[in-house]
Amino acid sequence: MSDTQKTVAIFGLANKRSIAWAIALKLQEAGYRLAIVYQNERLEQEARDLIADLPGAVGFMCDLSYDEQIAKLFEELRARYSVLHGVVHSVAFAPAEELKGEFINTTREGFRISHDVSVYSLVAVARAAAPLMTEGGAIITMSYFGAEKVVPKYNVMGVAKAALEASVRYLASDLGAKSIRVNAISAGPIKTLAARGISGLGDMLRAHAERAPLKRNVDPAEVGGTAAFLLSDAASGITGETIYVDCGYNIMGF
Ligand code: 0WE
Repeated sequence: MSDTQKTVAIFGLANKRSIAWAIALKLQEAGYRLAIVYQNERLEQEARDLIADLPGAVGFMCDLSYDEQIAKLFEELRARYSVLHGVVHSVAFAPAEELKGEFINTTREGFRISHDVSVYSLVAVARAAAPLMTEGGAIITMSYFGAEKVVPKYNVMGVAKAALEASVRYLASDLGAKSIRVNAISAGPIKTLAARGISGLGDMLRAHAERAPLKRNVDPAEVGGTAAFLLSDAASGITGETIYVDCGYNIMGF
C-alpha cells in the first residue's frame, strides 16, 4: 500500500445490511484505507467477521454517547493513521416507543436520547476528527425525508434528522476554512437492522417503489456510491448539502 492512500473512519456498522457496510464496500473498492467503528462488545463479533473481508481495514469500538470513549478512539486513530481524510457517520437511535403513535406524545427522555445519539454524536465526532484532517477531507452523515415532510410514526426521528441537516450546514460553515466538507445523504427507506424493528416497513417500501420516479427502492450500494463521490475530489465544491439518494421520491407532489 502506498502512503498516498487516504483513510476514512466509518461509524455505525452493525451487520451486513448496515448502510455503513454498503459504504465501506464502495470506499474499499475506491482504494481507501478503512477504520471501522462499532458501538460495543455485542456488535464486535459481527463486525470482526465483516472487517476480515476488507483487506487493511481495522475495527475500533466506540459508543458515541460517551465523550471519554470518543476522546480515546481519536487518540487511537491518531496513533495509527496520523491523518484522517474522511468520516462517515451512519448512526441513529430513538427509543422504540417513540416510533409508534403520535409525535405529540414524545417524551422528554425520548427527545433527549434521539437527539443525543442521532445528532450530537455528529457534532462530537466532527470536533474530534477535524484536528486529524490536516489535508482537508469530507464528513458524511445519513438523513431521511422525514426531516422535512411528515412521515407517520417517524416522529421524533424526523425532528432529529431536521436538526442533523441543520448541523451539517453549521459544521460545513465552521470547517470550510480547513477544506473539510460536510454533507448529508438523504436515502430512501432501506431494510436495515434498525428499520426491521419498524412495523409497516414493508408497506412503506412498496409505496416508495410505486411513487418514486425510478419505480423501485434504493439499493444500499447506491448510497455507498454517493458517499464515495462526496468523499472524492469530484465533490470538492459541495458542502453543507443534503443529497437525495431516493430514486427521486422527494420531488413528487402527488
Ligand atoms: O432513520 C430511520 C430509522 C432509525 C431508527 C430505527 C429504530 C428501530 C429500532 C432509529 N431508532 C430506532 N429504534 C429502535 O428501537 N429510518 C429512515 C428508517 C425508518 O424508520 C421509521 C421509518 C423509516 C423509513 C420509523 C417510522 C416510520 C418510518
